[in-house]
Amino acid sequence: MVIHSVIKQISEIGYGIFKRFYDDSIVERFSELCDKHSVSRSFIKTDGQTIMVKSAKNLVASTREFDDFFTDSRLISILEGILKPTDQWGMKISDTGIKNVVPGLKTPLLHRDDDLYPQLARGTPFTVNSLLAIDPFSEEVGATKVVPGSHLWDHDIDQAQKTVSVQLDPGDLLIMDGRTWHQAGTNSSRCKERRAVNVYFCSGWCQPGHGLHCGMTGETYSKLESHIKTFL
Ligand SMILES: O=C(O)CCC(=O)C(=O)O
Repeated sequence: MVIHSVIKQISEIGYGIFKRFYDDSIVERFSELCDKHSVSRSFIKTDGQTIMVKSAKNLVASTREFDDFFTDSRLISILEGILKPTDQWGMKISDTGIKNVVPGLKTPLLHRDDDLYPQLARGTPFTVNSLLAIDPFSEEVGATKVVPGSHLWDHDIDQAQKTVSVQLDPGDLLIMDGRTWHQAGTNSSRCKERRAVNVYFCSGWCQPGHGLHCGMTGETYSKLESHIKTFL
């Protein structure tokens, strides 16, 4: 029932929220895993300086500890409802990571993830992005901003477009059609982090963001369990 209502939300407004996708005990474990797997990487601050932020890219290539989330049957059903994969090509993981919006970080531009490809998708998107909130998402800490209904627009992105901040509790999952205009918000708090575990899928006939098998060697790939292998 929840799965159908989230698919309906995404189809109608371009994004949907699965409330309490995970309960507090699982979120706590994920929070620890985020600390374990995050590395300090440089990002640009609002004032142009560099800031070191603990986050992670291409997680699926470096650990098996998030595979149960990336392949969760509820998530996969929602993705299938939106991407409508063909039997021949299925769906692939394009990117996975830990996003960490910290105070002072430069706000990224509004964008649509499908613009990774040179042709804008029609009818169904090429990609679907999802963010599992580890910390509370509020406007103050840089919750994701979306433009409701923009998944149905085919014009260029207008950075002045009015956005909505998506409020999430830890354990809630935000899922976005790849055509939906969105951006991470600005974290104006003094010291709060806004972490999320991110998994981004594409139609199986598209080139995934990290390439074949998300960049794993053939040997590593061949040893994976089938539930994750099928999406790589
Ligand atoms: O971290 C966020 O709130 C948004 C992430 C984003 O823009 C993306 O993954 O494309």
